[in-house]
Amino acid sequence: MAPTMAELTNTQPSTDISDFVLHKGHGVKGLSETGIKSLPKQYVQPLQERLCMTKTVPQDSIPVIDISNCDDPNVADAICNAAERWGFFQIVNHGVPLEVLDNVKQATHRFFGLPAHEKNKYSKRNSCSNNVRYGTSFSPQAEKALEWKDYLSLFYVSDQEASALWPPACKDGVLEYMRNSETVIKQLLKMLMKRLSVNEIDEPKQHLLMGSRRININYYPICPNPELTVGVGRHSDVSTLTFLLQDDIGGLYVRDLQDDSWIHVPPVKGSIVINVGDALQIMSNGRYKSVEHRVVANGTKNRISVPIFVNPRPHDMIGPSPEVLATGEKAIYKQLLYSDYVKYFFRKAHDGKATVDHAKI
Ligand SMILES: O=C(O)CCC(=O)C(=O)O
Repeated sequence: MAPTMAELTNTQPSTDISDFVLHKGHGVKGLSETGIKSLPKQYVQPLQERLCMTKTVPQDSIPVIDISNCDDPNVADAICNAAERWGFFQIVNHGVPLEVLDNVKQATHRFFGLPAHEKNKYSKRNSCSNNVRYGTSFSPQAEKALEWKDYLSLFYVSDQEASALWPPACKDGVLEYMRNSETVIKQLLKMLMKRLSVNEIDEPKQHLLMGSRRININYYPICPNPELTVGVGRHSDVSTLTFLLQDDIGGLYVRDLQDDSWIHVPPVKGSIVINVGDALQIMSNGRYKSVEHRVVANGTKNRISVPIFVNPRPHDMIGPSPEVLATGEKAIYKQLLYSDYVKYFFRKAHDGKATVDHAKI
């Protein structure tokens, strides 16, 4: 049984909190549900990592683009302009049915609603596959301060493997969401690559752009003292593109490249948030921007999100595309083995754009 608030307070040694959250599998959801009234010290972020609201711009936001007519050149222009200027945009009328989005949100709540010992069957220690991982924070072994988030991370290999290994509480909803995202992801990549003079996405290009996928389901429980911590710290994604469903709570902030302020991504019913990841920034030789983002913790509401990270395959080499360099443009990034790039990202705590900067020549 979960300890009560009195049993698990700030006065407890940090090993007790770690044991409860990390090893026993209660996560921060379990911690939040004990009713704790103040944030355990392990979660207190240094001042510079907390989001200072004076650095946010409430009236501004990223573009919301109607993609019902993907053959319209104005739609392609809007997508490519947003990827260059913001690295982030929302899409509406994308063809993924609302019911599919609702189903995957319900699947997420079903998984996180399981008792800790059920979720813990998928922890790093207990999971029978590296492709299925329940955890908390981002990289607890590398972090000085933990993040206020639990997650289940699913690396897709095949329907057969997913059927056998993914948690029954969520696998159908997650697979349905993933299948329904495929067409729109291809359409977006086609538009984005065309601006880079890649006029046809043949099989090798398709592998490079979307040869593997990782789907996370994220749970951000109510947090005491949300202003002292983060849901997710500043980072950019290692993906080609990220396809993100958020619920109606809000809390995702994106760096504005023009003035370094932070812009909220407001929930828009039925929309999907799309962002350029590091792999596409590298392939485009810096033309498309993989932008820093972060999630604030919430003091009154639980939040969920479901990103699909659309990635190259682990054994692919990534680097600036030959088509981009054909005009004589100088490469600003090295050629890298994608799995090495990803390992470098996960070895560290979230640290802004340090991973992609590391790939520079
Ligand atoms: O929850 C969100 O809105 C964003 C999540 C995110 O940035 C991530 O999982 O990398």
